[in-house]
Formats: sequence, structure tokens, C-alpha cells
Amino acid sequence: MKLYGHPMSTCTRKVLTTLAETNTPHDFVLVDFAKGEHKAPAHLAHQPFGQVPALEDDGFAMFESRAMCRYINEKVGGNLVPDSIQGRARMEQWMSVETSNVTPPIMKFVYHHIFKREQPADVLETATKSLDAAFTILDAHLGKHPYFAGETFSLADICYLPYFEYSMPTPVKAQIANYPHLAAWWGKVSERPSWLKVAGRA
Ligand SMILES: N[C@@H](CCC(=O)N[C@@H](CS)C(=O)NCC(=O)O)C(=O)O
Repeated sequence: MKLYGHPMSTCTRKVLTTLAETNTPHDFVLVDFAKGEHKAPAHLAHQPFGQVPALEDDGFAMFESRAMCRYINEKVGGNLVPDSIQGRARMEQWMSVETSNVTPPIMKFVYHHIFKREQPADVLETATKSLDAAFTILDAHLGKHPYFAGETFSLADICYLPYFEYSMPTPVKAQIANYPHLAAWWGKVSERPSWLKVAGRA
């Protein structure tokens, strides 16, 4: 497989973690944002929205990071998707929550504190309230199950990792600490060898 992406990109990191967790051999092709390569025709042929990542596998090409994670796991027979229909449904449910309810407010803090794209105070206040609402629900679930899909680590956990990692130098870190089960989950998954390597902490 060939992955076109950037090592600092949250979406690239989900796919790199899936590749690492499934021991899938791959080539990594750097798309250099500083040179605008993501908007150049060569990359638009791989990812028509001018974003990363993009994947090629034996003549098959695709984009969208979460879809790529599902594809890779199925293609190589990985163990990152539960066997039962209910387990898969639960995994999909929490992946949708990540996309809809958690990542958008977390990214307001990441833009503001990490990427220096200043966000108005009321936007950050609303994001804090949205995260409290979401974290209450995540915390209740993780109080009953060790991972989002249930008893085993899955693609759902992988999808949250990049956003939580980037939120650590922001006020979101202290907010997560108010939710003991969520904090314990983060403490556990953020130390997986695959993630330490992808996040540049290994
Ligand atoms: N839904 C897409 C989002 C991809 C995305 O937002 N990529 C970011 C990096 S994490 C990007 O390429 N940003 C540059 C841009 O949008 O111009 C996916 O999951 O792959």
C-alpha cells in the first residue's frame, strides 16, 4: 500500500496507526503542505478535495481517513473491528460521535492554541460546553467498557487518538481530567506502541 500524507496531520495519523496496529507494509509519500503540494494537480489526482491522506493499493485508489482505516483492516484481516454485528454497530456509533460531537469542539482549541488561528472567546466557551456534554456521555460508556467498541481496542479508539493528542497542550487536558473513566481510557490508549510511534513520542 502507498499512503500519501503528512506526519503531523490528524487524518494521516489515524491511517498510520491502523497500518501499524495491523502490521501492514506500506510506503509513505510526504505531501509537503509548506510547498502547497496538497493543492497541486498531482495530489488532486489522488485526493480531489486537496487534502491528506490518500491511499493506493494495487491499482485501487481512495480518500477519506476513516474509510481507509476500515478498508485496511478488512483487506489485511486485522482485528480492529469487532466480530459481532452489535460490536460493529457500537464501533460505528462511537466513530460517528467522534466526527460529529467531539472533534469539532476539540479542534477549536487546537486551532487557537496550537495552530495560532485565534478563535473568539464565545466560540471557545461554546466548545467547552459541547465537550462537557460529550465527555459526560463518553465517560459513562467508558465506565462500563474498557474501549469504545466494548471489550477490545478498535478503529473507534484510533479515530479519537489524534484529536486528544493535539488537545493535551490546551485547556481540554484539564477538562478531560474531570472525567475519570475517559482520562483512564486516554492514559491507556495513548501509551500503545503504535500511537507513541505515530505521535513522534517513541
Ligand atoms: N474528511 C477528510 C479530512 C481530511 C483533512 O481535513 N485533512 C487535513 C489535514 S488533517 C488537510 O489536508 N488540510 C488541508 C486543507 O484542507 O487544505 C479525511 O478524513 O480524510
